[in-house]
Amino acid sequence: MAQYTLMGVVNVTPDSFSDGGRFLAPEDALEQGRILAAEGADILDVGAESTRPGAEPVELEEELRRAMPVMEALAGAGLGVELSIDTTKAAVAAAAIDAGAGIVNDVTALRGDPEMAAVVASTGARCCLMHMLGEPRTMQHRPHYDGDVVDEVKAFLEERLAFAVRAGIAEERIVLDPGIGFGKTLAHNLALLARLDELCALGRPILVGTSRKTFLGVLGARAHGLEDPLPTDRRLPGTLATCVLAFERGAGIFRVHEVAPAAEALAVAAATLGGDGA
Ligand code: HH2
Repeated sequence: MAQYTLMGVVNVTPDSFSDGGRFLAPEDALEQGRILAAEGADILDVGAESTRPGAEPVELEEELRRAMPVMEALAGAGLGVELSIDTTKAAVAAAAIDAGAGIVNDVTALRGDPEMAAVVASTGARCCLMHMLGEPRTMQHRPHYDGDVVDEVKAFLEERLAFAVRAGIAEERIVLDPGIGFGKTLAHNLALLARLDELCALGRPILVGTSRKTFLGVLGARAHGLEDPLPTDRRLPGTLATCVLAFERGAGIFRVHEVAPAAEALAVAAATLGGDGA
């Protein structure tokens, strides 16, 4: 049966787009991590700075203050999962790795902080390189690609992969991510999902993060003949549909807020595609 990895989201922020403020207290974040691990998460991705469209940057001290107690508590809890830090700052990545994180999830693909590549290379951490057009504050203001969005994202990821390898990060430690919703229209997101196999051709595992994103609210609303996008708590069906489709197109890692339903959907998809009567 084809393999996949589930990455559960633990947002320690006041302003994340779907769960801002819910897990800001370290004990709530730890409990959420426990729940996601019990539901089948292989990785917990701890983020202390929102990257939602329009989000304002967070100062280093504040990001450390939010992330570190949670990272330390999760590392000490013996949950049997890998820990990932969702950050663009090298100092946060270094502290998180020190506390037990094994993965750096950098939505700038090593462009945000000149020290980030060296931190990942010298610690031997794994990393996720994600495509983003622009920066979170402005990325959804009429995103535009001169050419074909899939070709552009593919070329970007290829260039970032080569950069990371030149910086001393072993290729087998790198995963790539098209950055669904990061400087993308509905049409861009759909093209990237439909043609994900073209990104898989880069030879690295592909991580996909569609969970609760706006385009799912838009499509979900259309299904019901509604004008306004469905709210974030009604985007699970769309999340599962896109995870299954992305899996069929070759994606291997799924970043989701709700792990149990994704685990079920992907188990069914894998058994079906395996065709082995599993
Ligand atoms: N999406 C978000 C954050 N980090 N990292 C990767 N690699 N891929 C993604 O698609 C991705 C990501 C946005 O989701 P969330 O963390 O729930 O929201 P916020 O950034 O508002 O905290």
